Amino acid sequence: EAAPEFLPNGFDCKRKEDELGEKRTRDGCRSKKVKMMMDADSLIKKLCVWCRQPSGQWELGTIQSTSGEEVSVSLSNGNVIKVARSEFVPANPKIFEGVDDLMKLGYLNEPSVLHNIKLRYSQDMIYTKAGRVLIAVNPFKDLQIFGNDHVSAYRQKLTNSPHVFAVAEEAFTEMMRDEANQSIIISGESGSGKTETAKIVMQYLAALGGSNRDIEDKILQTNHVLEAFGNAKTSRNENSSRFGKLMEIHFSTMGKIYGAKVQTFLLEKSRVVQLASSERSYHIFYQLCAGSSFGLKERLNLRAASYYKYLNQSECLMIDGIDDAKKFHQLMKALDIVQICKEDRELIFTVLAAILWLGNISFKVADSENHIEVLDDEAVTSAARLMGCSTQALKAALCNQKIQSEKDTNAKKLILQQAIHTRDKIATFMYENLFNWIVDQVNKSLQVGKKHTGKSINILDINGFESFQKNSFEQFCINYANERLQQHLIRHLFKYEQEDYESDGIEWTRIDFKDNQECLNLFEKKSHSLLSLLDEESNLPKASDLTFANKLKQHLGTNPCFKGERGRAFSVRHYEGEVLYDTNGFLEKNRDTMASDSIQFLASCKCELLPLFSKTFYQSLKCSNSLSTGALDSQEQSVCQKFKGQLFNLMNQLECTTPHFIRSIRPNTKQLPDIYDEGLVLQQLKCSGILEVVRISRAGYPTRMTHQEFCTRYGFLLSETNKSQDPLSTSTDSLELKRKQVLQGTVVLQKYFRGYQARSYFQELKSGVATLQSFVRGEITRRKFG
Ligand code: AD9
Ligand code: MG
Repeated sequence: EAAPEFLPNGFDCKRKEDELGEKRTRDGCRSKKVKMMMDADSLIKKLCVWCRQPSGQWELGTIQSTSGEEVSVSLSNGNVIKVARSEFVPANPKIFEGVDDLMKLGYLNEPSVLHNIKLRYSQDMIYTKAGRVLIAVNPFKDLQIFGNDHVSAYRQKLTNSPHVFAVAEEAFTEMMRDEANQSIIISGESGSGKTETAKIVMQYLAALGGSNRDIEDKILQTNHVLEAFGNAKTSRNENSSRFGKLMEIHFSTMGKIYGAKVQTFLLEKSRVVQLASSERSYHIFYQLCAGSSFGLKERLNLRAASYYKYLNQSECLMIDGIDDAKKFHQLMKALDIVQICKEDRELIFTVLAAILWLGNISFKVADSENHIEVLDDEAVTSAARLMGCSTQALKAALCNQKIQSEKDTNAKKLILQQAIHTRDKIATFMYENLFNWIVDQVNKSLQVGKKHTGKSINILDINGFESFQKNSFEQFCINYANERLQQHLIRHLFKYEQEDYESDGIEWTRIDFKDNQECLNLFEKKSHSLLSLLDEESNLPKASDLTFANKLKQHLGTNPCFKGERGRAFSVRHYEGEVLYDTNGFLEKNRDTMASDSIQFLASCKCELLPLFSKTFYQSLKCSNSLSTGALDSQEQSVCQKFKGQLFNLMNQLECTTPHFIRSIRPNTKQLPDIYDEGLVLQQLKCSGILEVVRISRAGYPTRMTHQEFCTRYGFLLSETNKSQDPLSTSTDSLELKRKQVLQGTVVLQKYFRGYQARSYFQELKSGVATLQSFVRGEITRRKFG
């Protein structure tokens, strides 16, 4: 019976009939009572529904009566309200409360999903499956669910409740079974728990792939090192990753870890010299100031963090509950484990202290043309001593710029703004190169000799989507990377899956999903995109942030994902929401040129790492006398061009793996436990398309294989005679027979592979070899000729 008009979308009469418990009499006829119940009016009465409140919140209630387009609903707080038909959806009966997979929900709608996750969260069950995706809600407290006993339980398959360990276990099992590389892709906005989740994955893999404690320890300690140098307190997350990372863990053919490799992406280096209020620079600076030994402090002439301008400008030096000195001691142990020797550690700390002292160097005006000179004080002598150059050389590097003419070289004096710019460029250059150098050292210690023969599991944790009041080039790049990643998710969760069904001729009703392709095109189309226009403008010597903003408005004004704003600003409609960008500094940050003077100066320093950094720089062919022209040379790559290339390679690498998805959710903006902000969670669920993922998973098939894989895995079920008829080896059958087989194959395929029947399929797999033989035969034929 069709549902009466006024029933809410998705209301299922049959289900309601079953719920009412009176099903059918033994001879299959409806009992009188049920017949009565089937009267639509009685069905809708007593129906539990979620009503949308004017505030946008959903309230649970029971329908009391109906009249035309409206119904009266009695809410759980006792109030009775009138609600329009479009403003309520059916609620799930009690037996569906808190299901561990959203696919199991009877009614799949927004409030039911929200309620389910909220209920689980209130009982400290932070993980819920949504078809192929694991939803992880950040608990902001220690839940004691990551111990060795939990590892063993998942390893021995004693439990199948959703957990990061279950995802890691699945990836490992599939890697071993299919001999295919795997990836675990963790997405979510800043502060949602990606980095913690990535560490939990690594912990599990290290525990199960271990015969070699040495390498496991190194992998786990790598996180400490990277976080000290690449994480910082932001207004959204006290331990925010300011770089992206892909950790590859390599396993031997026997499933033992024998090495790992970490790739990092786009460190936010401007943080070294410039901080927003209430944010901090990289943890390492505070840790070094708080935790270094007396001897080290003496050697580096180190003061408290509050003494350094690069650190004290934001008036935020401490993080509640974090002991920087203790963290420093942990870091020293971690550096030891990843085999960064004592001498190298001393070099690292020397560079860090030099950066801090550089920031304290100040200038005074020296002549009527506003040219400046460096103030003679402790800052300049300390910085010069640590860098291994004379005070004179450092002063010259900061105050002068060499102008090369045909005959000779002259020094041009700089004004205040130029000198500060040069000083900050040198500091950020040193930090960025130090970070990359440390990553190189860590990688050397992780790649333990042997050649890569087995398979790998890749764990991706990039810095999450960000939207502050003021958003700059850094957020522009981070959010672009998140759009790229979202497209990867969409392809795997929506596009490929549906295209497969359609091309295989399987009956399928298309499920709509929010595609971010248009926004991605806005960023990266060959011409007239955000990135191409940014590069174009970066190549023009006279261009400014304002001309760039105007150019965007002129060329992109009609793009639905773009909005021109007043002055230098513009907005982008990202999949996570609209973000307002201020183009101030975009061109300069995108060009990211270093004056050749500065590079030559660093090459002449005695602190060993500095000449090494300038050598690396020369090798990357990025030297230009940019201070004079302000534009990029033709052979130079802009930051966004390089980043786009890196992302492209990353996505190619991920495409060659079997993906596993984890979506982390930030339940509140306060970073506190036990607070569940429904609006905030809903917005994240909507952006990630979780509801659509569940719909597709529910309607779709859990297992998909290529024809070749299928034959290899199940071909043994065919008898020898049948085998010779395997269409892979012979194709003499008549077309008519093949067609029959195709039909038969499709039917069996649908029967066995349909959605949530996977478990019963596997049970039958064990017992019903005969049925399976026909299934295999049908399937092989169908794939070959269908
Ligand atoms: V960002 O994009 O790097 O700014 P993430 O990586 O998504 O962000 P992160 O993993 O750093 O977030 O988590 C933020 C904080 O949430 C952590 O510092 C922890 O205090 C807290 N957290 C996250 N996951 C867990 C967990 N499983 N158990 C306990 C957690 N606390
Ligand atoms: Mg992070």
